[in-house]
Amino acid sequence: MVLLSDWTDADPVALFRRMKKDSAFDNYYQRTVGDLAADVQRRGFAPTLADRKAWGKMRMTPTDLSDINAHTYTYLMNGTAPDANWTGLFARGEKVLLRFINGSAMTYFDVRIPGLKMTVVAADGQYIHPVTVDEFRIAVAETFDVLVEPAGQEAYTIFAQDSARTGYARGTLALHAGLSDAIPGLDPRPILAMSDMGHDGMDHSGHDMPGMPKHPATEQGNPLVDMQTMMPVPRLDDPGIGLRNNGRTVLTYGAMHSLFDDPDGREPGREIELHLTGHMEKFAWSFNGQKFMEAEPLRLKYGERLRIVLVNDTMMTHPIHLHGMWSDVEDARGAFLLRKHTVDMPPGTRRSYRVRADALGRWAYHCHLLYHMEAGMMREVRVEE
Ligand SMILES: [Cu+2]
Repeated sequence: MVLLSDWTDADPVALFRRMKKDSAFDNYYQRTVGDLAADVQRRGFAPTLADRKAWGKMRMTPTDLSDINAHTYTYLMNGTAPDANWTGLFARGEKVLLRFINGSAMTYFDVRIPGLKMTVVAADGQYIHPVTVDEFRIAVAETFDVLVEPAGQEAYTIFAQDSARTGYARGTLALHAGLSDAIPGLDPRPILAMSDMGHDGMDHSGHDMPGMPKHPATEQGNPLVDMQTMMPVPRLDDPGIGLRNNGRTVLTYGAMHSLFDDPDGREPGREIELHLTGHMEKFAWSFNGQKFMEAEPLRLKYGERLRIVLVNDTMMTHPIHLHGMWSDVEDARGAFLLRKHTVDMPPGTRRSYRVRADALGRWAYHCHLLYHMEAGMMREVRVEE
């Protein structure tokens, strides 16, 4: 088992207060005048200015990728800091099953083991048709089981850089304790593009037709909502920001198919659409512009099969977790694709999944980024007779 986490000695209440006061505290990479000049040279004056103005309107810089990063956190692998090098031993010729779990509060990790292919066989504990990759992004609360076959080297680095490229967790697979392999450098810090926010309607896979979203009334004129996506698309085949065209084969949701058919089989009887909303500067997070404390519970009828459609109106990525019931993710055409318990929602995406309300009671439904949940991106789900 490889448990990834983010550690700080700072008091969580104080950290939350810091983000409320200065949401960009850990993001001091403002683009410089030199960058502006380079953009103008490359793209011309008008498009550069238009892009900058759009970013200004969204109260974000194109380098804001995470709320908290390695400036605050130390990234751990099985509770061990990078220098202490957690090591898992293998025997020669052995096939090794690794279960990766992202147990961090706020951090997405991009994981790879240079020199080894990884064959992903399960997502969130549920078997999928095996898919072989060089790298995968793991959202907070997600789990991936991968098979590796070490051969030819005595030691391999398990490298997990954060998605904002500020630090990494690291460990080693080795024949003996004390061995290690080279540690890769961090990838370049990605720059967000307008298309990442669902503002051009282009899907990188080219498969999805963008739909014009209808935004909930509670978002309109809401001081805690700073943007809305115009043309959200599923982007199931997109490796994600900072992972495109990096020369490695990267896992996507679209590449994963459950080993079984739709476990329920019924067409959804109804649809609930929820928008992921927020305000970057105020560090406000919500569903449909309403915080947890202000919102009515979502009521499900015991035994019903329904579809939940999520639209991400924010510039951040949110791992959305429904307690008590499975989330059966659909492909871009609405067919069953993949059973999960946590569904990752990159900026500007629209993704849907089927839920069978087979667990009576009151359940938490929330973004799994700790401080987004704390800020209000959460709902109670009630399953009633
Ligand atoms: Cu979130």
